[in-house]
Amino acid sequence: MVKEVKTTCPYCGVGCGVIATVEGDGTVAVKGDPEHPANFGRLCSKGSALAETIGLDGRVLFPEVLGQRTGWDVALDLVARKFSDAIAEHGPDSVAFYVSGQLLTEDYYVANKLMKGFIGSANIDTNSRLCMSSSVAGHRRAFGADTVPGVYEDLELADVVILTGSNLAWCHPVLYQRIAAAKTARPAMRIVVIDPRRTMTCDIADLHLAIRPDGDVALFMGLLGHLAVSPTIDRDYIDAHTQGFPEAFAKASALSFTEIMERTGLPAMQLRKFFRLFETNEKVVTCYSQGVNQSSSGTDKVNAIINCHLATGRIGRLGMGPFSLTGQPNAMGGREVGGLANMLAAHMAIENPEDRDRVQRFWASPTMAEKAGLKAVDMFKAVADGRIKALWIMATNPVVSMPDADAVEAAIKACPFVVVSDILRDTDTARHAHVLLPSLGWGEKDGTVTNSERRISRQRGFLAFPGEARADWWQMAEVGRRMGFSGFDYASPAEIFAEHAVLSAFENSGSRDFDIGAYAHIDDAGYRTLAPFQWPQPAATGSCVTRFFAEGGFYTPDRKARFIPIEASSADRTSENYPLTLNTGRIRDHWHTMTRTGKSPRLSSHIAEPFAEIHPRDAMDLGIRGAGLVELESPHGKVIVRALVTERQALGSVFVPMHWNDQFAAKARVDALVAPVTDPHSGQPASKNVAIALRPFEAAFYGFAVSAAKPMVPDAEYWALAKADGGWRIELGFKSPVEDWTVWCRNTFNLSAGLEPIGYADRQSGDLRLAFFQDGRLLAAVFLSNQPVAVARNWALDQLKADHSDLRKRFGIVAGRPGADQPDPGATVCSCFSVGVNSIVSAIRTGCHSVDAVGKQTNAGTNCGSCRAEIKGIIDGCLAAAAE
Ligand SMILES: Nc1nc2c(c(=O)[nH]1)N[C@H]1C(S)=C(S)[C@@H](COP(=O)(O)OP(=O)(O)OC[C@H]3O[C@@H](n4cnc5c(=O)[nH]c(N)nc54)[C@H](O)[C@@H]3O)O[C@H]1N2
Ligand SMILES: Nc1nc2c(c(=O)[nH]1)N[C@H]1C(S)=C(S)[C@@H](COP(=O)(O)OP(=O)(O)OC[C@H]3O[C@@H](n4cnc5c(=O)[nH]c(N)nc54)[C@H](O)[C@@H]3O)O[C@H]1N2
Ligand code: SF4
Ligand SMILES: [Mo]
Repeated sequence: MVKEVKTTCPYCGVGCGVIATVEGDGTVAVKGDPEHPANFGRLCSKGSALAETIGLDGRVLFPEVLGQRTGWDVALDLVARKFSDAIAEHGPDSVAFYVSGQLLTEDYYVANKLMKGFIGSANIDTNSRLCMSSSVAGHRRAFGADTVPGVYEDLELADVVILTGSNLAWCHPVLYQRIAAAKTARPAMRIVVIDPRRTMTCDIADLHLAIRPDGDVALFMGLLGHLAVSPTIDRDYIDAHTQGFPEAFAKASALSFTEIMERTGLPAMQLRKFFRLFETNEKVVTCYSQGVNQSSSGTDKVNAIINCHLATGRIGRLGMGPFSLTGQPNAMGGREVGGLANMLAAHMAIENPEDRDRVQRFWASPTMAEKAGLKAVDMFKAVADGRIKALWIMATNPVVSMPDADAVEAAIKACPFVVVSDILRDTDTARHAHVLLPSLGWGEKDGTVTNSERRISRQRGFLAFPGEARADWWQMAEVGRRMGFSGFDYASPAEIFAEHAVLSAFENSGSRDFDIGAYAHIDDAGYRTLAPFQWPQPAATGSCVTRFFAEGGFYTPDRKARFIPIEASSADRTSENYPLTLNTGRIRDHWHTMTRTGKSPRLSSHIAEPFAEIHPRDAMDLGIRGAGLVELESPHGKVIVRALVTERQALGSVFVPMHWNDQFAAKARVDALVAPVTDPHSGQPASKNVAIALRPFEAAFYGFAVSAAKPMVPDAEYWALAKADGGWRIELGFKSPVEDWTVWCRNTFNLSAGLEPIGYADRQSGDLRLAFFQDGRLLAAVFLSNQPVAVARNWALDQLKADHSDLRKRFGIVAGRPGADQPDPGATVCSCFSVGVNSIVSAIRTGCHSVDAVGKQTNAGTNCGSCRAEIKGIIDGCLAAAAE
C-alpha cells in the first residue's frame, strides 16, 4: 500500500510544502507539494534529499542516564526531581532551558509555559538568539511588535529587490528561484546584493555592493539622508503614522558622503547608483538575513533599513517593505509562543505587567517570571560560573553553534545536571548529557511551523516511532506534571495548538498583531487536515489580512511607528596579532551542525571538507597556496581547514562555514574562534566579524582516503570525513610522517592484521598509495603525498563500488588515476544527479552555452535547481577563458 502525506520541509524558513510517499516496502520518496503557497512544487537540494536523512543510523532510541539505557519513568522522574531540587535550594533562576527554532510550535509552547508560568523563571532561551533576535528587537523598536509586514509575493512584484547579508541562492534557494523566475519574466526588475563576498546569489544581481564588514548601518543611514532630501520622501505617511523622523534624519545627515564611503568601503559611483535605484523605484523590498542580524550593530542595521522604508511609506503594500528572512523552519513559531528569554507568549511583552497578568490568568499558573531571563551567551556564562545548576538542551547543538564554543563545551561539562533531547546519540553536545532523551525527528513528529511570511503549516508524521522515542512536547509536559504542576495534561499536539490559538485571541481585540483566534476550536480532525494559512486570522474576520502597516496601525501605545536615531559605529576588530576578519556562514548542501545532512552522500558530495575562503593577495602575503591547509587562531581557539583561494573573497577577510563538528573533522568547529561579543539590544552574537590570525598549516604529509566502512577517528592532525555513495571519504594532513602506514591504515579502517595492501611508492615525489582488498572489493585505499593530493576524488570513490577481481584493476587504483575508460567526473556540482564539474565543462565545450542546454545534455540543474547559479558561473568562466 502506498501512503502519501503532505508535510513541511524541516530545514529553512522558506517553509516549503513536501509530499512524502511511503511505499509498501517502507521506502520513502519526497517531492515538492505543487499546492503549497511557499514553493508551488519546488524543492532545493536539501529538501530533495530528505529521504536520505531519515535512516535510523546514529539515532538515540531509548532514554539514557549516564550513557546507560533506562525507561522513561526513571529518566523523567530524575529530570523532574533534579529541577525541583535546584529550584527549592537555589531558586527558580538556578535552572534553564536552551531550546531551538527547529522545535515545532507545540513543543515550544509547552517549554515556554513550563519555564515562565510554572517554574517562574524566564531562563528559557533559544538558538533563535543566534539567528533572528536582532530582527525581533528591530521590529519591536520600530513597530511595537515583532511583525514581518510583507509576504513572499512581494519579492516577485518588486521592481527592486535588495538582498543584504543574505546568501539567498544557498540559504533560501526556493525563494531565490522564485525571484530568478520573476526576473526572467520581467527583465527590468533589478536585484542588488550587499555582501562582503561575491556569493552565488550575486549571479542574478545587477549590482553587487562588496560592503566592508558591518558597513550596513552607514549605508542605510546614507540612504535615509539621500531619500530625505529627494522627492521620494513621503511626508504624509511620516506625519500620519510615525514618530521620531527629525531625530533619525539629524543623525543620518550628520554623516558625510566621505564618511559613508569610508565606513562602507564602497566607491562613490556604486553608492550613488544604489541610492538612485531606491529613490526612483517605488516597489522596493529589502530582504535581510544573518549578514544583518549576526552583528554587534544588528538591531541598528535592522532599524536603519526600516527607517528608509518608513520614510518613503513603502511598507505593507504590494511589492514593498523590509523583509526579514528567517533561518530555521520554525524561527517564527518560536517567536509567536515567546520562546526568547525577553518575550512572553503570543507576542506579549514580559516587561509589561498587564501582559504578565493576562498570561498568568490564562494559564492559571501559580507564579510568573517577572523579568527577562538570561540570553544565550549570558546563559552559558551562568552555566560556566555555576549559577545554573540544571540545564535542559533541546533540538540544538551549542557545543558547535555557540560563540566561544570551547568555553561552552567546558561549561556544559561542568554543569551539575544536563538533560539533552536530541534525535542522535552522539552529537558534540549530547555526549555530555547526564540524561539523554530520544526525540522524534522529522517524518515522525506532528505539529506546526511558521515560515518567514507568517504562514503556518503542518508537519505531519508518516513513519513509525523508532524505539521508544517520544515527542519533545510530551517530554516537557511529562516533566511539568512530575514537578507537580497542573496544566500539562495534553493528549495531542492539536490540544496544545488550540490552547495557543485561544491565548493569541485572549483579551486581544486588535491590540496585538498575533491573533489566530479562528483556530481556537480546532479539534483532532481539523488539525489533521489543516491547510497552510497566514496569520493574522482573528475569529471574527474569517478572511486574512496578509500585509501590515500600509495604513499605519502599529503596535505602539499611539499606534505610530518609531524612527530610530542611529549612531554609525566602527566595527573593525582587527589588531596587530589578529589582523584579519573572520566571516562565517553556510554552504549550499549542509544544514547547521550536519547531524542530518551529514548522513546524505549526495549532500556531502558538493563540498566535502571544511574550508577557508581567502583572497589571493592575503594568501600570497601569508605564503598560503590553494588546496593547502591553514590554521586560524583567535584568542578563543584554533581550527585547521583547507585553503580555498578565491577572488570572491574580500581582501582582509576570511570566510569559514559553520557546519563542521567534531564528528566530521579533527578541528573545524569555527565557533571555537568566535568571540562572545553581542549586540547590546538583542544579545545576538556577532558571528560574522571576528578578529583572527591566519597561517599555513605545514603538513609533512597530505592524504586522501576512501573506505567502504566508517573509519575510526584517524590519528592525524587534520582529517575531515564525509559520507559517500558506497562508503566514506577522508581528507588527511599529518604534521610528521607516520612510522608504518600499513599499520596506520589497519587501525584507521579497522582491518584485520593479516590483510596486506597493494602498494606503490614513488621515491622521487614521495607519493605513497596503499589499497586493501577483500573478495574482489576495495575495502580502503589511501593516497599520500608531501603535496596536497591530486587524485580524482569521485573516481576513487567509484572504486568502492567496482568489481576488483581483476588484478590489473587493483593496480589501477594505486596508480592513482582514472583509466581512459573511466573519465573523472570532477567535483560534484549537481548533487541531485551527481554531475561533476568536468562533465559540465565537456558539455560546454560541445556547444552548450546556457544552463538549460547543459541541463539537457547532462541533467545537471534540472531537478531542484540549487546548482544553476554554479553552472552559470562555470559557463561564464569557460567562455571568458575561451575569449582570452
Ligand atoms: N544551505 C543551508 N541553508 C540554510 C541554513 C543552512 O545551515 N544551510 N540555515 C538556515 C538558517 S537557520 C539561517 S539563519 C539562514 C541564514 O541565511 P543567510 O543569512 O543567507 O546565510 P549566512 O551564510 O549565514 O550569511 C549570509 C551572508 O552574510 C554575509 N555577511 C557577512 N558579514 C556581512 C556584513 O557585515 N554585511 C552584509 N550585508 N553581509 C554580510 C556573508 O558573507 C554571507 O554571505 O539560512 C537558512 N538556510
Ligand atoms: N559561527 C557561526 N555560528 C552560528 C551561525 C553562523 O552563521 N556562524 N549561525 C547561527 C544560527 S543562525 C543558528 S540557527 C544556529 C544553529 O545551530 P544549532 O541549532 O546548534 O544547529 P543544528 O545542527 O540544527 O542543531 C539541531 C540539533 O537538534 C537535533 N534535532 C533534529 N531534529 C530534532 C527534533 O525533532 N527534536 C530534537 N529534540 N532534536 C532534534 C539535531 O540532531 C541537532 O543536534 O547556529 C548559529 N551559530
Ligand atoms: S528552500 Fe529548500 S531547505 Fe528551504 S524549505 Fe524549501 S526545500 Fe526546504
Ligand atoms: Mo538560523
